[in-house]
Amino acid sequence: MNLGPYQLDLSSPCIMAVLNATPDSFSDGGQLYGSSGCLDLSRVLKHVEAFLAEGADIIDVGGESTRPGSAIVAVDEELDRVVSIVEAIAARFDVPVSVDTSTPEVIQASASAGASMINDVRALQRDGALEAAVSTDLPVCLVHMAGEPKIMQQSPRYQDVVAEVSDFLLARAHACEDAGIDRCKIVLDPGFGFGKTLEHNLTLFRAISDLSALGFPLLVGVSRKSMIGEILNKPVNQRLVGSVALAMLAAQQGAAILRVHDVAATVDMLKIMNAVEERKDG
Ligand code: 9MG
Repeated sequence: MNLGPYQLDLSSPCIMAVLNATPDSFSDGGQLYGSSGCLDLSRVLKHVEAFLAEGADIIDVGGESTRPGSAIVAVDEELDRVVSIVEAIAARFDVPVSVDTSTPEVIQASASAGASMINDVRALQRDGALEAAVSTDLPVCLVHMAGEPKIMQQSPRYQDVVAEVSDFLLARAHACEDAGIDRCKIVLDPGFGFGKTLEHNLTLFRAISDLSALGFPLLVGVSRKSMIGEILNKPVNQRLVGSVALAMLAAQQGAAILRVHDVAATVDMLKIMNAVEERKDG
């Protein structure tokens, strides 16, 4: 898959590293902020350097928390948080940067700053977002989310979660194609934790092979999420094993991109998995 000037080989799963430029993200909020309360670019660059040394393939920069209960951020604030980071990474490192945003102004400014992909948990449904994405010519990741983060975990309901999520993702992919986004620039994501109970998440998880067969690469983001906390009854800083276990199960079912906080551990897991699979037939 082409991500701007970069070529991503999706024949085995790629790692998208999470870089949250937010003071309030659920697992790593505030880590890029200095003691003055301002975003510290030198911390950002250190994090990126570490992610690359560990084997990340994409850096996903977000300026608005999408954890359950979080509020929408003003456009200027989001621009402030994201654009300088994208510019700094694009200028110093040879890695595609995706930007986690639903905001047309941020989509456009990020593309001008050197972003290589747009990752939208609202699947380009905000007013002007689809048009903005088309104008950038960048690949897009379309995520299923039921409702808005502020209320999405208040009694989510589905008749058939797999069918409804699949139908939604295909409809958004077709809307993107109709608007002029090339099919080969579309990635789908069932949106684990976005308006879903644990049962919904587990049912969707078991359907990753079916979702991977919809005709688009599938991105899976489960790292440190509350579904792991619910199963293990563990806080966010004790979910590494659960995150890597789910990443492995997703990779085995054909997930193309894994969005993770713990890059080194996930890369090790993939090396083990690939070694076993390569030897399976040989
Ligand atoms: C921004 N963000 C938070 N969780 C995510 C997930 O599961 N997938 C994608 N694509 N983005 C996410």
